[in-house]
Amino acid sequence: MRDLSQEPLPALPPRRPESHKGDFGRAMIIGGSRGMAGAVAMAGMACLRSGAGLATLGVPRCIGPVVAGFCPAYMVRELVDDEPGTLYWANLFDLVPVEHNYTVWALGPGLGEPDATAELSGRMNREWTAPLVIDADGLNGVALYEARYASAPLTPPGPRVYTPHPGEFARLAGDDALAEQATGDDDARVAAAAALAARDEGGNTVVVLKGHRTVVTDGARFSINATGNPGMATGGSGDVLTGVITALIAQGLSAFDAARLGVHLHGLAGDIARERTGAVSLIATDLIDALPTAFQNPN
Ligand code: NPW
Ligand code: AMP
Ligand code: MG
Repeated sequence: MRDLSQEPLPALPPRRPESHKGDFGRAMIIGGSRGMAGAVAMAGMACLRSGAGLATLGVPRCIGPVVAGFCPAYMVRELVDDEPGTLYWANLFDLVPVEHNYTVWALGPGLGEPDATAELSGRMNREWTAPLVIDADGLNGVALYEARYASAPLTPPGPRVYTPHPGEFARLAGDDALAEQATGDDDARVAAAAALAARDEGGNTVVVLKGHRTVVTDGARFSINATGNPGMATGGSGDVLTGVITALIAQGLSAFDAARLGVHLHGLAGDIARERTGAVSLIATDLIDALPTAFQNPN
């Protein structure tokens, strides 16, 4: 496998003077549930701070106004919800007609109750032709769907980025040996992440195995990230990363390049935030506040 860790980072295309918001992509982020409105809101704010032209958050109706109140710059699309405040899998049929209205989709931050959303996550993963970033409960849903229902080969028809932390990785792997590798040394983590990426027989899936020295791989190439710090071990850090990677895909980067640059910038924002707050007091919204500085000096 090719190691790109020391290679120059990908860059965003320059913004032409005459450009307009449509040039920077439309992102749709599905997530949130009762009690976890903040996760999807932080993903949305990070997505806009990372340059997406337009961001829409698809959330259960019960939290629509709450999510809208966090930030005036993104849009909110309320989706049908059931009693506990999670999305029915049947919402897939609400989403299919608008799939191509968006340049890129993200699924998972704060989505909650993977049992109730596994069908949504599993089928979007298998059926969506648009690029799709899957995180958090979206990954837990994919893990359940693949374990319960899937017998056909996994060949998603569009680019995918999975962003598991080691706990989510273990659920996805469904294999104790692979899950154990994912918490090992760099070589073991690269091998574990590449093995998960390789389950996609079409080679469309990039795995971002998060933590100290996050690994990014598509099974043929890998890169190990050097930015970031333990101040980022705080609720919502990963939700911010989802927004960053989604925005970079919206602006035209490939899934692999978006994941590699996004992980670098997210860690850099963490390092900038730590200078401001110290590691102990750092919270995930500090990462969003530090993104502008990271984007201005990405190296
Ligand atoms: P342990 O017990 O800590 O050792 P879950 P989650 C294990 C939303 N959020 N990093 C860990 O082991 C997310 O978006 C909402 C992390 C434990 O068993 C999700 O939708 C917020 N975990 C939902 O909450 C802010 C590791 O994995 C399990 C690990 C649940 O996400 C917070 C934890 O994973 C949050 O982002 C590692 N390196 N290694 C909001 N403000 O709305 C092992 N684990 O159960 O999926 O919980 O990550 O909090
Ligand atoms: P999540 O667990 O989904 O909230 O994701 C946590 C995010 O914070 C990931 O992007 C991790 O890479 C990052 N992070 C957490 N702990 C550390 C650490 N000790 N060093 C560097 N990055 C970290
Ligand atoms: Mg997370």
